[in-house]
Amino acid sequence: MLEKHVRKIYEYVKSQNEWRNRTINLIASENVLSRTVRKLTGSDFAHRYAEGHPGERYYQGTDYIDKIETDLRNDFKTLFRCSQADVRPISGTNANEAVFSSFLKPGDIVMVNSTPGGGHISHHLAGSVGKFTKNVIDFPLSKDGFHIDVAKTKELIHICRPKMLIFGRSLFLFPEPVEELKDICNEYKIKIIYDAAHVLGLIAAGKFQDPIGEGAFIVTGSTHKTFFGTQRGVILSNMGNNEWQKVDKGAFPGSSSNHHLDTLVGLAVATQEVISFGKAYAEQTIKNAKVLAKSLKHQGFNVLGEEFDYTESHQVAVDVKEFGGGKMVASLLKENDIILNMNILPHEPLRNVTNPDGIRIGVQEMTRVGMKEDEMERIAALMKECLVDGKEVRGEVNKFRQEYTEVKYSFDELLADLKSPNLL
Ligand code: DSN
Repeated sequence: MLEKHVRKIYEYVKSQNEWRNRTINLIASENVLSRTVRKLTGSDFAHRYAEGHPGERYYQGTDYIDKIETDLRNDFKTLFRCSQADVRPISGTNANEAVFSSFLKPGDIVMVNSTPGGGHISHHLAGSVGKFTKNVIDFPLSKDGFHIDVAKTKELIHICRPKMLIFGRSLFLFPEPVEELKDICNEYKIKIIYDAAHVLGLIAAGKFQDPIGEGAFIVTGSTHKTFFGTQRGVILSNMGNNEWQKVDKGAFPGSSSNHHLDTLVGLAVATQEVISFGKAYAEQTIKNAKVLAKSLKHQGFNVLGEEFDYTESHQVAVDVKEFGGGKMVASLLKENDIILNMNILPHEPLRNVTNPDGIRIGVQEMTRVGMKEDEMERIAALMKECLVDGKEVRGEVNKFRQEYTEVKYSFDELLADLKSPNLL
């Protein structure tokens, strides 16, 4: 009987839940779901299929998901002030694949943010872009390493006439120069794709940049970093219906068949949370990131981007070479229940990727559980005690985290009476 294996999996899940609730999670690509979202996931929709669009499915039995999906698509159009939205991609990379497969062919030249420049793997040769063309060029960066050098990029565009520019990064501190490069892109008919995975919630709140308004042809993104959703993807644009057909086919059947209805329901609930609370959340998130950066600096860390007030997003980048590098630091912090990831920094050669100088910090999850400026100062102090003073701080971290067990910026309190319809 293998039922004991199920009990073991149960114990692992329970341990994960209990452990991660005691930790300070600073992984910049994650966030927590509200209780309301969690109550409404794991329903019958987890068993179902619904290929195609609401009202034009390849399956029967989709009446309720049709209503949810139609509303969700409209909500995205409203939130991002655009006329086209596809909410079917099941991840950000899946959304990127739908777009790249629609507009790239062998030999096309694409400009992207390099890996040390913070670019995402799906923009690179080894990832999705590399399936369609091998001609990938990195954006030249300005001296600080966190901005694209606009003048040099223009020179490069004149010389090599790329087909596409892909903005957006995984280490994403400052807005991208969409507006500055829009005219030259129009002149040479270059498509601007903006991967908003990390900053989607900040953009929805009007607190970062407005890539579509500034001239991006398409925005893609994942829905679970600074956006409150389940782990999915989205494609947004103002392009006309004819051209949109390509993207539509890229999403289905190009890069997925069924689009995971259970997490679509979760995203629909999370989107209501973004509409109601997204602005206050985004403001607090950016404030927290800036305070954490300053506090870490004050505690003696080499926080990058000082000349630009460190960050305009949920992220902070720190060079921790003097403490043994990103790998060692991330591992030591994890032993103390502070969880973040090592990250290659713009000045480093690509070979450093598995043992880089840097760490990347994201405050979006701790902001969602209610932390504010004082708590950021406390986190900086705990990191200093751990890394500079060599103290064990796990007990303190766990005690501190006990006060932040609810998911704020949600309807959880208002809808506390709502019983989960699943397993009834
Ligand atoms: N690589 C992820 C990140 O951590 O940013 C996004 O897919």
